[in-house]
Amino acid sequence: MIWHLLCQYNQQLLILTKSGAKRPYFWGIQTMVTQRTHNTESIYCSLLAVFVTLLVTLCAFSPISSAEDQRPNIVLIVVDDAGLTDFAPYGGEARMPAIQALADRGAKFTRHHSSPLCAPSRAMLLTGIDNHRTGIATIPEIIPAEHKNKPGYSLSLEPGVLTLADRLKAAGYQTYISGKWHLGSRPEDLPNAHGFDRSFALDASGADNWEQKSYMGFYDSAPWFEDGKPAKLPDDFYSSEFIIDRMIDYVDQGLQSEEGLQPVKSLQPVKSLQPVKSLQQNKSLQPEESLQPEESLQQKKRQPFFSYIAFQAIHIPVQAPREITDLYNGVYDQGWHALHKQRWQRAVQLGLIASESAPAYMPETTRNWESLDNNEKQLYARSMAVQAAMLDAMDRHIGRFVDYLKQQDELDNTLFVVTSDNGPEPSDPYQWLSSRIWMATHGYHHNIETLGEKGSMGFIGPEWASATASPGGLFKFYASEGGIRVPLIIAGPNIADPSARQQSIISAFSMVTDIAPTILDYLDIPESNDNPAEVAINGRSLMPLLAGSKHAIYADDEPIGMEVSGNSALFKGDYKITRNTPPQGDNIWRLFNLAKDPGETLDLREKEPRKFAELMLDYQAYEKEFAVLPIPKNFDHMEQIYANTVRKMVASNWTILLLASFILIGLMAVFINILYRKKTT
Ligand SMILES: [Ca+2]
Repeated sequence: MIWHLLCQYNQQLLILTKSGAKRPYFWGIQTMVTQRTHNTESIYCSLLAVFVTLLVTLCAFSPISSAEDQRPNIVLIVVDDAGLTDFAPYGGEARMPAIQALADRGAKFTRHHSSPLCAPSRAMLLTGIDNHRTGIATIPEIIPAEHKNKPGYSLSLEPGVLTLADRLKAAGYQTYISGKWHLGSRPEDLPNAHGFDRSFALDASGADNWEQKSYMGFYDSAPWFEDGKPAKLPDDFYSSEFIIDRMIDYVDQGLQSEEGLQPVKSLQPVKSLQPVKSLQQNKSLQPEESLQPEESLQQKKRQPFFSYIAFQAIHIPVQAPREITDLYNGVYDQGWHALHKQRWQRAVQLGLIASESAPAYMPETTRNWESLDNNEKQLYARSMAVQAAMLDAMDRHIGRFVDYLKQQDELDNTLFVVTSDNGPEPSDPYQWLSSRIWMATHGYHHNIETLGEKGSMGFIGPEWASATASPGGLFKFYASEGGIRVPLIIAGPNIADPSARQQSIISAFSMVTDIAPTILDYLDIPESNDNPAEVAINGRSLMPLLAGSKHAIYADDEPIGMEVSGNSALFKGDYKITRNTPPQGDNIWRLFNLAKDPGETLDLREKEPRKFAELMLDYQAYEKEFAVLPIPKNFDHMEQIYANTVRKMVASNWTILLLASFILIGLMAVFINILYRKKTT
């Protein structure tokens, strides 16, 4: 019987082996077996050989070999709208011990750049591909009609664009997202259609942090989804807390499913701590795919995970628990001019910029802090305190996730990448009457007594945004350094050796598109699977910088372009050309030397016309290569947000508007009729 089964199995090997009859996988054994000698010794030898064959074959066919089982987990954390110096390791005031600990044992990048807006940055972060080739060239809120549905501007991840989750899942990773997605809400756009095994995702530029509620007229609601289906938030929701809770749930269930069937790690002690018992094992959260019997043995092994954590912090509405906000009382009482200078000084002290460089300009519209009355000063200082508290609260929950991984013996085998999608948010929702009306009718208020709490529309406004963007100029929406120069911390096994180098500071230029190829390179996963339909990664691995084998990834004579809705930049060595659109920009290109002038205060166009012309030609080549569409004349993103919001509100409420129009016309007809009768009588 055993003999029969073994022969059968060996026959199956031939079927399974791609080379089939021409070159059987174990043709020598097959020959030995099929000869069926009656010599007992030969039979034992054959049995032994077949047994060895079975073992070898199981290993060969296993998608996750024992060596691969030891691959590290990947935790990619993106903070929303945090500028370079908002992170404590970069000079920020908020208490961030968890992120500080990662920076202390890892690598801190000081010249890392993203795009000026959420969704394009996230598309590039997750794919390693320029935003114009992902389909997410810009965001739905500001796209002009001329760009809608053009290639690269579909605002969905287009065919052939693979996410890190797609790639890591194919390589045997479990893949999870918890937090803001903002890359489309049609079924084919959601994270579960882009490689994520488990997903708890918000498809909007933002939402309330305390309840399931929109934060602006562009959105009817806060569209949260779990595994592709609309999700309802719990009553005790706070965004940073729940985003981490959900991620712990997912990771925990992934780890739980492996328990007891295979040793988790052969090289590590047996776990003494069980997964957190308090986490609910909701049936609806069980993995959807039922494993095939043949795969189950292999799948039960330790499976590393990819965890994408996309916080709402510190996007509008800026909200945080009151008791944490109170810790920052008095910190911002000196006002935005003082903070602007302090952040610049800290940037010098920390080596982020050259000491002889000049601070960036604050916008001309910046009010003199001393001209404000005491009530205004208190309100604005409290607004910044809430923002610091939002970062502080987020870091506490990151710390909770780190502690959880430590409990699971997974911390030492986890790579962390922590970054932000763009610079500080300058919007003041109380600037426009229409926005004020929307907030009043949607239960939002803005008063110092409850700032940051449920129902509060917290924000820092343009003055604090330009202060926190220091040492860069301007802020989110713009291609100036304040809008796109963001923190990047990478920590994990073999990234930096604290005993040898302590905290590793990497001052080489890097782009958001470099993160995905870095993670793939770190895991030794090829960037391409030779599929001609696949859109190629154009970012570059930063591993040579992390390994210390190179001091730069981009040569000094190599141009790197970036564009989102007309806000554009091109970097080349120490130089950069920048163009910003209204309202803060004027559509004029300028040339800067970032090594000497990181605040972009001195336009070198006239002084160095050849360099300016050279970079302009490089930018034209970038536009052509990545099919960047020209921005319409007189484009102003604030006006575009308003126009797109009105269009969307009309489109989603047309039946109500039609009914209201009929009623109005009817009332007018009655009124005219009454007037006519009065006149004739
Ligand atoms: Ca953002």
